[in-house]
Amino acid sequence: MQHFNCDKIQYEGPSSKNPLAFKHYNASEEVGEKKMKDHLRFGAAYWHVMRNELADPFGQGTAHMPWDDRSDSVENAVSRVDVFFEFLEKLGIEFYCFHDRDIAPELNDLAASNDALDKVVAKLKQKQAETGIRLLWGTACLFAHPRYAQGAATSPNASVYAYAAAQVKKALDVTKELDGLGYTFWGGREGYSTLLNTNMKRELEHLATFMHMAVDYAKSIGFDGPFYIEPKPREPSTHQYDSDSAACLNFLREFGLMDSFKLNIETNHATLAGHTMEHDLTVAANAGALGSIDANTGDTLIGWDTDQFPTDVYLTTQIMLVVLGMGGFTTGGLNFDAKRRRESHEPIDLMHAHIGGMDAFARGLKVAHAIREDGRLAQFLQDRYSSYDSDIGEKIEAGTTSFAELDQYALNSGEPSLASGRQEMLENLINEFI
Ligand code: XLS
Ligand code: NI
Ligand code: NI
Repeated sequence: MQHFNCDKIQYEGPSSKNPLAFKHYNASEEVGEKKMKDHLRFGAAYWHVMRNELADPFGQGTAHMPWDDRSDSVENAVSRVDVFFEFLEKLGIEFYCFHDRDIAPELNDLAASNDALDKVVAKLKQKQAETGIRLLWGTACLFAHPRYAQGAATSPNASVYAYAAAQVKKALDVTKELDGLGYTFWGGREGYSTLLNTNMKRELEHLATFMHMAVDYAKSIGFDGPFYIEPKPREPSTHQYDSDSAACLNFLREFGLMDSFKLNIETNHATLAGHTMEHDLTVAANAGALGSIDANTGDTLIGWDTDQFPTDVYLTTQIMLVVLGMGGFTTGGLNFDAKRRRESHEPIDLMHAHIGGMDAFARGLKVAHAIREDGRLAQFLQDRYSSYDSDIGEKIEAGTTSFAELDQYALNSGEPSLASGRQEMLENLINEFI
């Protein structure tokens, strides 16, 4: 039975007028050394595709999901898997991500929830084997249930902490069972609503202990994919500890977790943190810790995590410049952590949404590759710092000078003459390629 009213989406090229075709994403086309699909490694989010009913704080869900009986039964959960794989195959998306509670219901107690999870995982495993589609990363939902209202690994209540640990232990088991490539921590409620009732120091130490136990457990079951932390500054908490790349890296370094963790950077989270996406990507990449990307975008007029599909080629170009600059993804990919607008309630809108995101990234990839081949941008950057390649600059970089020597240098050389930053010229250069 078909749940999406379309055939497999094909590449028809830029002149196609077919809304259900790729205009730019041509999976097997080579860009540089690799096929487009291997550069981009698209993933789809189970929570948005299968579970997001498109509610907002002012109104109930609008999404039509004719395959879903809206019950918490395991049968319903298992039958969603077929729909999801139909969706993935029709788009040619080779990876996916889930939270434990997206794929299977949370039942009356932990043991029953674990059993339900196992049943759905068996079905996912079968579909993965049939299709070759892979789990990009798994995660546990530690923010929806009321027990986690005050945090999970940062809860003031040790029994809640233990429950969260049990849930992550099981989520790691099923991620391993499905041969998942990574495991993500997004700490939506690992933060606070007010510092009046919060011992930040103890909470952060508890969080670090939790992550160390996760690393130890992963080792014990032979799960060797990286862990990712996904930064986000706020929403649902007023302040979240993993607020941006820099805060996450500081946490990982302070608590000795850098070897096991990388970051999963989400566009709309970076902008909520007051950064550009390329800023947070660059901070992560500079630390050798850019693992994966949650591809979406925010809205300039709405201050929430609106999780829109990325359609802006300027944005995807900037993202792909960083990704190509670090030599591409290894275990990570571009996971569309994005949802349709509430007004786009038909199943076919899921197709339109992902086609748009995939085409936008295909263009960003091609543009970024062309900019790198052209070389002028890289050359400008290299020239801009060339005073550090010799003489006093070289000594500064080598750490072989001192304030006394620099003082002498400044006294002898007089007023420095500064070259232009040429921002506008560089912006024009980017637009030559877009
Ligand atoms: C929420 C996050 C979440 C993570 C996975 O804002 O983006 O969806 O990606 O827990
Ligand atoms: Ni995300
Ligand atoms: Ni998000």
